[in-house]
Amino acid sequence: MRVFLIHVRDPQFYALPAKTRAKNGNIRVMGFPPIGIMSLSAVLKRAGHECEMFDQANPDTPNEVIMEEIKRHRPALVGLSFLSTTSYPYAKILARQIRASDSQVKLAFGGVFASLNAPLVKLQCPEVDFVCRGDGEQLVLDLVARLDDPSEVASATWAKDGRVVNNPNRPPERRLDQWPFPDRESLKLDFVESMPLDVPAVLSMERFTTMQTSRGCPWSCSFCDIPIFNEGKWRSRSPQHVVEEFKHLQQLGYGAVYFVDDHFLLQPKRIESICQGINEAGVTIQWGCEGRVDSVAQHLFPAMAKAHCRTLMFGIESGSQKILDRVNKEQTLAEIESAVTGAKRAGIEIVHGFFVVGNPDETVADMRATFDFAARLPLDTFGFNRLCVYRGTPMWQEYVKRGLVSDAADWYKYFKCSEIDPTCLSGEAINDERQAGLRRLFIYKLLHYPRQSLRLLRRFLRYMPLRDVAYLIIKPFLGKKKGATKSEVLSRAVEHREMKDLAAEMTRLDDDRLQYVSNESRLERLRLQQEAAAQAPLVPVHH
Ligand code: B12
Ligand code: SF4
Repeated sequence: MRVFLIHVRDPQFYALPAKTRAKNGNIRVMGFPPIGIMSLSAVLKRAGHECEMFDQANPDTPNEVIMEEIKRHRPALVGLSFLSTTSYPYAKILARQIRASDSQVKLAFGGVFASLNAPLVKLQCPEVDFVCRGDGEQLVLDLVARLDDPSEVASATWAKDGRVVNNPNRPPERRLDQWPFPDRESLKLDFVESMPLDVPAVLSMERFTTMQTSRGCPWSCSFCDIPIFNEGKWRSRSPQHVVEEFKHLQQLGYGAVYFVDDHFLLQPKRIESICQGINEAGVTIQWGCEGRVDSVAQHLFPAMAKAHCRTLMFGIESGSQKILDRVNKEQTLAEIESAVTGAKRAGIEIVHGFFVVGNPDETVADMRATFDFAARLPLDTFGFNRLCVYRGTPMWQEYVKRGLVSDAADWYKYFKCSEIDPTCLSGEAINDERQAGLRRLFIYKLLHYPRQSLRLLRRFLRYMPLRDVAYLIIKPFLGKKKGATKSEVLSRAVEHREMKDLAAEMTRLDDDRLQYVSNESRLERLRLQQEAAAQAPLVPVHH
């Protein structure tokens, strides 16, 4: 059977230089590859199906081209994969366009947002035949076998006689080693690590890809939907399987890998075996991962560094214990200090801190404490995002109870907490305080960690033009925003306020206005790409 898989991205999120080519002729784009559809493609192909993938990070495959391809190749199933609330509007538009031009093809949605809102999505988007919940590997195989009668396909949501049917959940798969490695080579894209603006995964211009060695997280931070998506469970691949994939990637010429695991640091024995396996196999790929600061695997940071772990990212969230407790983070300031210092001492090159600002009950003093705390920690890079609330999270439930959101009317909308929660500081106060906090933080870093700061600066300069690095540093001192730098436009601009606001607004539009806005934003993306391409080709500067 022929299957198409499409990774839907919101165009504001990635503005890419059009048609920059890698040595092998692939279009070069910045950012993470769509490992969700790559995983499904590998599974489908192994089972004898034909599968073609499209990633909307590719400027050559806008909706029109995908629809042409559907007409030409007539797949039996088109799977649309998207991660988040912010890409749902685009997935909806694409599904409707496909349905308008082809009444026969079966359409399926999958990914975290679709999984957590399946019956509502099916109701709002009747053009889509199946909304697939949770892990997709076995599900997609079962689905292609029963496209005409999915009643036995566990974890599928569909409609029968005008009524939405939510088939029972399939138990989360524990035997993850049974699945083939993701199909990375069929998509004619080469990914490079993005500019270090928000998530400097491995910070290199090597051929870059992602890997998933474990799924889920057993904690329950109130803003996070991972535990819900994974039913509170953590599941992992064996160290041997992970090392085999590393070897395979090295053979394919990859030089940098980032783990999209929610909590890589959970099981010390497994980490030890992976590191040992990497060293024994002579794998030299640089890698990065995320984990909690209270991990019991901290004694393994030196072993990780020795196995080429270059980046370690911690969900620090706040420098105020009151706020950590408010969001149920179950970690202490002392644990944060110990993990960050331990990672640096162990020789991990880039230690990153994810912070959130604009939390419920957060005062200006709490925010200041956060920036001062971040300044004191020996972190190399940091990101301070505004807290958002997603349906399905404990925080959403709290907001429903407090009457701040309506589960029936707001489920598909993306809100910064400060927009709806009166216990948060106002958006303006948060942004001002963030700007001031960053200024203090930069100065503190330069004065107290001059060698670390210079080393990082040198690394930035290896990949970014001097002008953009200078802008990045002086940005917090500039007062009012001056618009995006070229690097910001080219990179995934997660830290870019205007783009995030735009993405949030998109999720609140009624369906009729979606089409118009989508056309406009596509044109805008084209304009940005042409502008960027005209200014300078994207070539890394090697010193
Ligand atoms: C890596 C990542 C990113 C990368 C994504 C790069 C990429 N091209 O994939 C980056 C850093 C760019 C990113 C950005 C954002 N992200 Co993010 N991200 C993740 C993360 C950590 C891992 C995703 C992943 O790769 N998983 C591994 C693959 C194998 O799993 P998967 O994609 O879910 O696919 C499986 C199933 O879902 C299913 N499946 C998927 N599609 C389909 C389709 C069909 C037809 C079928 C049958 C099955 C199926 O099968 C797959 C295999 O089992 C998740 C957390 C998580 N654990 O999911 C958050 C997460 C998805 N991100 C999240 C958010 C909020 C965002 C941002 C909005 C952040 C921001 N404010 O800017 C942006 C929006 C990006 C966008 N345009 O959608 C939230 C989503 C919450 C929500 N309800 O919206 C998550 C859940 C994290 C969290 N708890 O907050 N993100
Ligand atoms: S934020 Fe991190 S630690 Fe908290 S529940 Fe989500 S994945 Fe787990």
